[in-house]
Amino acid sequence: SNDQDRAAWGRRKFLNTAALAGLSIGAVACTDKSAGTAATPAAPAAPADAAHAASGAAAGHLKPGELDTYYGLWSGGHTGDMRVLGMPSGRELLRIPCFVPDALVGWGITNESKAIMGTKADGSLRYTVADTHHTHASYKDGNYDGRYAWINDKINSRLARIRLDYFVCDKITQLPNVQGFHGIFPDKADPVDPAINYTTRVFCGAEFSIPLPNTGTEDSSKYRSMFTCVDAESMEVRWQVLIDGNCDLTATSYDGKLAATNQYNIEMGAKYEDMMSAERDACLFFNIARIEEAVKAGKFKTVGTSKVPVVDGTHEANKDPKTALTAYVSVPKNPHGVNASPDGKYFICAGKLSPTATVIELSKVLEWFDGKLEKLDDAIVAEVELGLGPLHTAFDGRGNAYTTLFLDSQVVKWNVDAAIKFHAGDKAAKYVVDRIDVHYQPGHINASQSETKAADGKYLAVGCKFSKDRFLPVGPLHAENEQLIDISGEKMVLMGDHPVRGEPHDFIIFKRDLVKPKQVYSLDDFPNAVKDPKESGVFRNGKKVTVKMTSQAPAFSLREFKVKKGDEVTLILTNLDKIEDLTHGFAIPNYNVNFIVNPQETASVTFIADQPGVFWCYCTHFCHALHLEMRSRMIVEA
Ligand code: CUK
Ligand code: CUA
Ligand code: CA
Repeated sequence: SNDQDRAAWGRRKFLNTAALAGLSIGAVACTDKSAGTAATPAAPAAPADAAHAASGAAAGHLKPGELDTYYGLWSGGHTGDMRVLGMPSGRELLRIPCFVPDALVGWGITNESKAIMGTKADGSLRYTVADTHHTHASYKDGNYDGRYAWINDKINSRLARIRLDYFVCDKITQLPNVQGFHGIFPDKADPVDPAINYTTRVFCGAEFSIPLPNTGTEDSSKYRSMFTCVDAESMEVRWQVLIDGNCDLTATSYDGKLAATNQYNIEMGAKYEDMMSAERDACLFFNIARIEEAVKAGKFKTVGTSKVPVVDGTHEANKDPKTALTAYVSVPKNPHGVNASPDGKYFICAGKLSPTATVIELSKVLEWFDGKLEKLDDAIVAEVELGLGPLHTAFDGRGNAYTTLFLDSQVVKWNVDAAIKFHAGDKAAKYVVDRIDVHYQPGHINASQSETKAADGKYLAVGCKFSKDRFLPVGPLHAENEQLIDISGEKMVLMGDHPVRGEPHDFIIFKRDLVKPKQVYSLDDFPNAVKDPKESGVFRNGKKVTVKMTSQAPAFSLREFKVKKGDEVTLILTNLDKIEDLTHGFAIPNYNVNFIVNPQETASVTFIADQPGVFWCYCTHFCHALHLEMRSRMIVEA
């Protein structure tokens, strides 16, 4: 990527003369690393902003014991989890395992987590790899309501839901008849019923086209992609829309009427040259009320063995605006990212291969569906040049947008109203407000509360895909660099770098009082809870043995238990400790068992007692002065 970097450097020189004029310390500090990239200093703050810069840096550095004011929910990338960060410190507080086993909590080991993850006929996990990209949370009245968050797995087309009272994954749904499930977004209201001002649907975009049904056809001209709606409560797939082109990211309007996906492969090519042959691709809009009417009226088909209703959203079937389910607004070459402005008026698509962002006015798209806008592309109210490789956009609630420039390694702050004026012919309208260098090649970006009506313009986080020289070298695999920027002033101020494991993409940042996490489980949350130590024991039913046990520091209720070689053992453990943070672990040597039980939590494991002997089951979570003595003996009789 050095050539790209050199090109970006040239571009930066051209675009960022203001920053270069003040270039001093930065340039001296970065000299002898490989050409191009290392010579990209952080944009120094203008003198007028010095005080602001100092306060910005101070805001990110919390004193010991001081709590963060925001939560961040981060996509964990290959580790298939959702990460919880405190912001603005950037401290990682928790990893919530979803799609991939996790050794800390025993995710993928316990029966409860395996039931959520999905198993094969032999009881082993269906999947052990994932690729998470996007995280979003449920809404009420245009702001997060602290009920749920969702995350996608691109590899196996799965959607996971996280309960935000316990910060645990409670359901996973695999989408039928799609591949490369990428963008997700919850709706924010019902398109028809104004009483439903909260999330009831999650929309999912599929990036890759496949034969429908997938019979293995080689002729890619027959492949198609679909847009999927999942019920937010039941997590069942409600309906799908067959489309032309592909899906990438997803956005929803605040009134619930529209959802959209940006499309970079309107050509439906199977090779990248074909995928970038057209000058314009699209932002594809879905008329939610009409799609649901069509489903109700039975105007659908099904694909393969799936029973999910599939409606027709192709160009051919949607020429008449008054009955159309879909609308394809054109956007320059291979766009990436579609983001809803917090005022509810616009969706913004970045150009990726075009240096532009396209601003689409939602009221005009609705006018087109009503037959009142002659040309659909008249819904485009701005298409302005921002820099090279624009990807994702965030907002500050003060009319400004912040777009990542992947090739330029920059974030550009621009004013949406000024961009609209400029596009309308007012060439004096200065829409670029500020630029800042980031390190390096940024992808996702988000600001505090950015995707809500309560966007507050305080902090901006930027997911940089390359960290290069920003951290100590640790061999060929580098950490990614999540950077934090203070956006409370006119100029952006870099606050800090945070190394993260790859390959995180999307994240959200919201005020801490929007969630009310519970500190202790309720015994009633678990149908198999062992509610009293007196219920403990070994219960045999032929070769099936159930071992019921409780934990209370520093002892398990059974000091030993006996089973026979060949038994199928189900061990149920309830933690009867009620004190916040008092977690116990349970490991069985040579049996590949380790899991934890939080206060008042129940978990179970099932295994074949195939090795005779004595096995010291021990507590793996330091819980008490007698933690090391907290053990039980499993005696497997030959
Ligand atoms: S995609 Cu990752 S940088 Cu999967 Cu959201 Cu744009
Ligand atoms: Cu219980 Cu350590
Ligand atoms: Ca294209």
